[in-house]
This record gives sequence, structure tokens and C-alpha cells, in this order.
Amino acid sequence: MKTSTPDIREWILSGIAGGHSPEKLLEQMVGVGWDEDRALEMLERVLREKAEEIAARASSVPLPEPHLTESPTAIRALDRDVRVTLAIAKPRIVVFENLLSPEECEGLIEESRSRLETSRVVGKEFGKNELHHARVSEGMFFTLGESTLIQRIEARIAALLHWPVDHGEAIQILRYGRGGKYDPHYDYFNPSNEGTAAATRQGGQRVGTLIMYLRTPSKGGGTVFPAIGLEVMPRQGSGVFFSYAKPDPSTQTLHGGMPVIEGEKWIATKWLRERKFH
Ligand code: PD2
Ligand code: ZN
Repeated sequence: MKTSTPDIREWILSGIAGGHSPEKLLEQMVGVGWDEDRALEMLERVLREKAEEIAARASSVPLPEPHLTESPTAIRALDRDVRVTLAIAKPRIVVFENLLSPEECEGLIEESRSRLETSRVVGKEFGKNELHHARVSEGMFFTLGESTLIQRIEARIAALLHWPVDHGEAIQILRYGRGGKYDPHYDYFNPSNEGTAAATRQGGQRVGTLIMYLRTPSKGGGTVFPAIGLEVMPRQGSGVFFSYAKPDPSTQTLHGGMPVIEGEKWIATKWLRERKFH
């Protein structure tokens, strides 16, 4: 039985790794002369520190990320100088302008218009998406690389965010009419939902979101981040990117679409996945 802190730490962790319960380890410590309260305190401390170490490792996973190290006002993304107008470190949120040309925005609207359907929210079970008052819009999904326009935009996003084209879902289009909205939510799949295992089998968790604004509503329709009190105004050709290292509210990536008060809001959303999406 070891007594110095590093040794007892090692002994506790190897005991746990070997399948012993904390109660069993406590019993053994008391058996060799530990005071019960001190032994309990030590066990709790070692297990808490281990959990923190694992959590810290999980939050340093590679993430999509624009190249902002020299505080650029613009980033050359494949064929376009995308302007950076706001960058927040924690949560990671970056607002871009000049991401898409007006012609590209209108092109995406035209290519999607005849395929729009009333939006549903991801159901608790995989594949069982539900109609819901939380989401008032119409939408559709393209397929990856579906048209030359989509291919160009996907390649630009990959260059901008340093994330492979195939590590993401196909672009989704949403149209919000007057009163259209999207109540605050997280974009990652909730680990406690039944459908999440199946959803993440297709490329792992979502780790980032890029919302591109295709048409500016006359009033309303901002994208809000309630945890940090930020509202991004939708302007044609601009976009907002945010990333989340783990599927957890501590990422502060709760976000929603405010109701459109006048006019129409159109967006294209690209969700980025941990791994190759299929
Ligand atoms: O349209 C928006 O502003 C919005 C808000 C929240 C879009 C999404 N989420 C999304 O596409 O995930
Ligand atoms: Zn969202």
C-alpha cells in the first residue's frame, strides 16, 4: 500500500482501470490504516482530476477554424477575399462578409426553390424528424457536389475553414417568411437522445456550423447567441461561423433565428462533422 500522493494516485487509477469500484478501494485504504474521511477525500480528488484531464483533452480536438492568426481583415478563400468583421475566441464565433456573391446567393435560392418543404426538427429517434412550433420555415438539402455552384461554394468553405469538403453534411437551404423563426438550440446531436448513435455513425458529431445569409429580410431575422448576448444581422452574402469541441452547453453555442418581421430571410447552412460524412 503506497502513501505518497503520486503513488496513491497511480494506485487508485490502476485499481479503477482494473475494474475495482471506488467503494472497494476505500475499504482497502481503510484496511491498511487510512482515516476514512481522508481516504474518501483522496479518492474523490484523484477521480475528479482524472475526469478534468479527460474533459480538457476532449476540448482540444481539431476543429474547423479560419486562419486568423495575423488578425486579417480578409482571408483569401480559394477564389474570393472573404472579409472578417467580428471574431470571438470563446465561444469561437467568426462573422464573415463577402463570403458569397449576390449571384451565388440568388443561384442557390433558384436551385432550391422548387424543392422546399416545411421544416422539421431532429426527432429523439433517428430518422423521425418532427413538425414543431420551434421551427417555422421551409427547407431542403442539396447533395454534396450536386451542381457546379455547390461544388465551388463547398470548396471555398473548405479553404476558409481548413476542413475537408467530405467532412461535412450537404448544404441545407432555409426560407423564413414573415413570422418565420428558429428557437434557440444547439446544433450538435444531444448525447442523451436515442437517435444520436445512428446520426453520429455517419461521420461523427457535428463540430461546427456555417450559416450563410442569402437574402436580407427588411426587418428582424437576426441570428442570436443568448449565452453571450450576441445578435448577428442577416445580410446577403455574409455569414456566421461557430464551432463546438464537445456536445455540451458549456460550449455556449446556444443560438436561434429571431422572427422575421418584414420580408423574407433565406439562409444556407453547412454543418461540419468530425470525420468523413457518408
Ligand atoms: O437562421 C438562423 O439564423 C439560424 C438560427 C439557428 C439557423 C440555424 N440555427 C441553423 O441552420 O442551424
Ligand atoms: Zn442551428
